[in-house]
Amino acid sequence: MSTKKIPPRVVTIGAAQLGPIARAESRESCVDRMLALLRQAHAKGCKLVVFPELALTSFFPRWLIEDERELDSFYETAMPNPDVQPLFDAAREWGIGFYLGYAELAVEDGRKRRYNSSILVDEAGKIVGKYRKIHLPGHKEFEGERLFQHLEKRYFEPGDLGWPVWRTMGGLMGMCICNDRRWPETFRVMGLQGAEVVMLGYNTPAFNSWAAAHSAPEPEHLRQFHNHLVLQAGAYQNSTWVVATAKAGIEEGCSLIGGTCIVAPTGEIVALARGVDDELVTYDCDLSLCTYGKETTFAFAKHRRIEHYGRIATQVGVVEPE
Ligand code: CDT
Repeated sequence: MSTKKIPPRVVTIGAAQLGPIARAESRESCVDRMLALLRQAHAKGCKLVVFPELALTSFFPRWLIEDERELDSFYETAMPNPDVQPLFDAAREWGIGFYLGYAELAVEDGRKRRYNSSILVDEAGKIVGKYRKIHLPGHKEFEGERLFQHLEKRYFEPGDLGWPVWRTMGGLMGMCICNDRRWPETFRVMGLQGAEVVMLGYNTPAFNSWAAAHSAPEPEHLRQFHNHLVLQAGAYQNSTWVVATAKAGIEEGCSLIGGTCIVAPTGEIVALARGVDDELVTYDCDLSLCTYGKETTFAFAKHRRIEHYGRIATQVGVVEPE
């Protein structure tokens, strides 16, 4: 019997976790911290590095900010811009691509639009893709009983770019952001485009401020369990690598989980951050390992039954039987 060996396609990828970012911390300081991690990544042979969600600022949706100028100060109006240019220069010099999460302020159709966004920059320092977060968690109005706010629905519009996948840096790459990972549709839409690497950043409080205020506590270990559960399921069910990077630690009195990790297409965690501060984890990700799942259990073209999936794309909430 003749066997056909699939040639390996190894891309060394880094997940560059950041510790807390103070409300008053400058963009320059954040970028310096990211450059230090990028330098480490270069020394370890990485070709791609994933930074967290909202990596240039503190996680400001935890505060009600009513002054528009103050709110605007958390957003980027252009990408790249002089503050982040050193990251683009380093990418080009060292031949490393990166994923960067940031708050985006765009003027479109004659009005200000705010998005929780990420960009994918290639090893030549060129932006190859942009993603705007689709699943925005939290609430719109100030809720006084919470220990801290989660005002993403106030400060951002749902993303309008879908989940594209780009052929770049030796593979098929897609992006999502934080809460998106809890929704299987996120991974499946990218899986249906053949994604081999799904990148995401996250800021996940160690406890749910609503649950704590309503005596319905969710133990901290469940926050990390659910984080890894959805990342591993997304990887396995779509036979893709997943690289997920936290902003972690006690940020302005609010504890954010760590757990930055790289997940193989089997669903196994192959690299995991140890702490909750600035930390790089890396792995030699062989993209050819995606082929096995994509051609067997999750050969979509052979096994999916879309005639039974209508509700998924036509119905938002639960409709119980009569
Ligand atoms: N940043 C972000 O999306 N965080 C959410 C917190 C959910 S609790 C309102 C997350 O899914 O991790």
